Order: sequence, then C-alpha cells, then structure tokens
Amino acid sequence: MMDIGWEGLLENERRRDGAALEDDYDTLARQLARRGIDIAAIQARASALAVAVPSWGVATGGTRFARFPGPGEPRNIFEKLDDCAVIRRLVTITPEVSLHIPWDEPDSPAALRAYATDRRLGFGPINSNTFEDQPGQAQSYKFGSLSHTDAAVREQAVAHNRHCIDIGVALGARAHSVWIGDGGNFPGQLHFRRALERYLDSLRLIYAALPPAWRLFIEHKLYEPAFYSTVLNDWGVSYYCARETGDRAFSLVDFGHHAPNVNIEMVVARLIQFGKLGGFHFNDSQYGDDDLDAGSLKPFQLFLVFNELVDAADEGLPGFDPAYMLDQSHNVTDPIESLMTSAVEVHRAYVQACLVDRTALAGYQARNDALMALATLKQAFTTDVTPILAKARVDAGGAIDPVAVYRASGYRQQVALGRPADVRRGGGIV
Ligand code: RM4
Ligand code: MN
Ligand code: MN
Repeated sequence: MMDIGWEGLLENERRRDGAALEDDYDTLARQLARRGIDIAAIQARASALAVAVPSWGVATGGTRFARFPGPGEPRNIFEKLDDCAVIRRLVTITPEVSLHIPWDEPDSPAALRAYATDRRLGFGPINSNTFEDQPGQAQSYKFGSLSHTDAAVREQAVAHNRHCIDIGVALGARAHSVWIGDGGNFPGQLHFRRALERYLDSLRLIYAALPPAWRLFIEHKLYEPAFYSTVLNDWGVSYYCARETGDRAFSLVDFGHHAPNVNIEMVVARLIQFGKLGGFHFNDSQYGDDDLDAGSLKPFQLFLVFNELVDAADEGLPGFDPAYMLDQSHNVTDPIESLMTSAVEVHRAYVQACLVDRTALAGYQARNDALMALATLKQAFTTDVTPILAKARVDAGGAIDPVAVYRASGYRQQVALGRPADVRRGGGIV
C-alpha cells in the first residue's frame, strides 16, 4: 500500500483535537446520564456496527449523459481495495468490500483475498450482473436474464450467478446478492405472471448452489432500466419470492428503489415481521435511484429505518441479522470522501436510534399520545452523537474527522501520479 504515514497523521490529529473530543464526550455523557443512558454502552454498540463498501463506489460514477473522471481513479480491483483500505483505516466501521462481478472479476481469487487480508479487508455480499452484455457472451440480456423467455438466456444468467458464488466462496464471502434489470418498456411486452414464474425458477437454481452458511439477497426495483414494468418491482413481490425460494433467501432494501414518498421504514418493519429482511443498500434520493450519499437529503428517514432495526435487535428477534452495504454513485465528489461521509451518516443514524427511550415510546403508543411519541423519537434524533462516533473511531485506531485527515494526507494527489487519467468517454451508469 502507498506509504502515506497514516499513523503520524492520526497522531497529529489526536494531539491537536483529542482534548476537545474528550470534553465534548464528557458533556454528552452527562447529558445522556440525565436520561438514564450509559454512554459507554452506546459506544460499545456503535463500535460493533459494520457497513460494507461497494467496489464500484470508489470509482467516479456518471449519469446517462456523461462521466467526469476524477484524478487518481482506481483502474482495477487491487487499486479499488487500496482505496477501500483508506476508508477502513479512517472510519473503521467498513471492514468489508462488496464486489461486483464481472466489473471486478479477479483473475485469481486467492491472490485477491491475500491482497485484501494484508489491508485488513474482508468481502461482503457478492453482486452479480446480468443487466448488461459482456464481450464474447453467447446470449444477450437485452430482453432480460433470469426471467427471459428463452431458456438458453436464463441458463447463462443462472450459470453467471453460480460463478459469482464460487468466487465468493474463494474470497470468504457469506452472501450473494441478485439484482436484475429484467422488465418491459411497453404494455403487452411481458406476460407479467409468466415472467415472474421464470424468474422464480431461475432463482431456485441459484439458491440450490448456495453453500450452507450463505444467504441469498434479492433486490427489488420499481423501474429502470425498464420503464414500464419490472419483474421484481416492489418489496411485496420480493418478499413472496424470498419466501418461495427458501429459508436463506431474503429481501434486500435499496433506499432508491421505491416509488417517491414510500414509507421505507414501514417496508423495513414489514420485512422484519415476516422474517425476510436480508439487508440494505444505503444511499439517498430525491426522485428515483439517484444513488446520492446516504443521509445527505433525508437523515430523518435513515434514522427512522434504524429505529425499526434497533427495535427488532433489542427484542432479540430470532434470525434477525441484516447486512449493511452502501450502494452509491459519486458524480461530483471524491468517491473516498463520499463513502466515508456516508458511512459516518449511517453510523450516526444507528447510534441515534440506540438512544430512543423505548419504554417511554411504548407508553405513549399505548395511550395514543401521538405528539409525545414523535417527541420521543425527535429527542433521540436531535441528539448530537458526533462525539460517540468519533470516540468509537479513535478507539479503533481511526480518525476524529476522517475527511480532514484524508485531505491532509494528500492520498488522492499521490495515487494520481501512478494512476493515469481515465479518458473513457460517454455515459456510465454507476
Ligand atoms: C442497480 C442496483 C444494484 C447495483 C446496480 C449497479 O440499480 O442498485 O444493487 O449493483 O445498480
Ligand atoms: Mn442497489
Ligand atoms: Mn440502484
């Protein structure tokens, strides 16, 4: 890895800002103690959170119109892991990378695993890709993949997913995540029921290849790239398919994959109740699958989702173990900065949710005191938990202010010297 001298930079930061952090932390500790909350217990919970970073997220994204590559973009999966290692080093709560195959297909999974281990990184869920054609591929996904009318296309798509699982096994991953672009642009194009049946048949074949300790995640999406109908269009269909497929098949919730204004926290609660919540792709959105930075637009929504998650965790619901991942596209920012900031915002929402006075909330709900029920949530949401997040990072060897340390390191400028600018033109989806 590039010799940046992180230890020295972090020491400097601790020397300069450590006392102020302790001061802020002690003040918050007293404030929480008055509410009957032990800050050390909250910090212990904060330290246990893990959010996977998407391999595709460390490269600059783009829109349908253009891509504006930044300096020092990673050119291959090894350089991507270098960038993920920086994120892990500074924010500490991102120990795993979620790979996209074939975008990041390793020639040698064993070599990639060793490279990751050297950088204290592991592998989160593997993501398959049957939404675009690869050079030399026998069958085209133009009209779908797992739900295609032609059995040969479905077989190819199933084989690709099985191949992803094989790679994941070699890398030490424990879950496989499937998102398909299958759908229709015109009324009449697809027989809705038949298409879903074909999808389910394909999914069962993928599930049959799942190693015993693995989980299968299926990700629904309302529209795009198909703009009239998609095969796995909403959480209800996702729940149905997960249930039909098997005990280790679960629904994955991507924040951007719903109709506008959908109550995502309630979708989450429903999936929890039905025992089928697999995990998340965190991001934020104004209009659709915008893939903006988590918590940048709707931090209260993110908090409300975590409120459901903490509620379920506190109840100790059997089998409740959602996997957390970021899924974002960074078009105008340095991807490392965006991913670090997003991980911190997810961390923040989680810790805020841990502060909810659940006994008080249950009482207000029982008495139908709507105003005080909301006030209870708002009390947690408006608590500035920044010192807890920073302390959790520092105690794990990370930064008080990850973006400031990253900027001071000159990492991007240094890697740019060895990573010539990418001059590819045209749009890029992520
Ligand atoms: C999709 C979906 C998948 C992601 C691709 C790149 O919209 O969110 O999770 O892998 O984009
Ligand atoms: Mn996603
Ligand atoms: Mn998406």
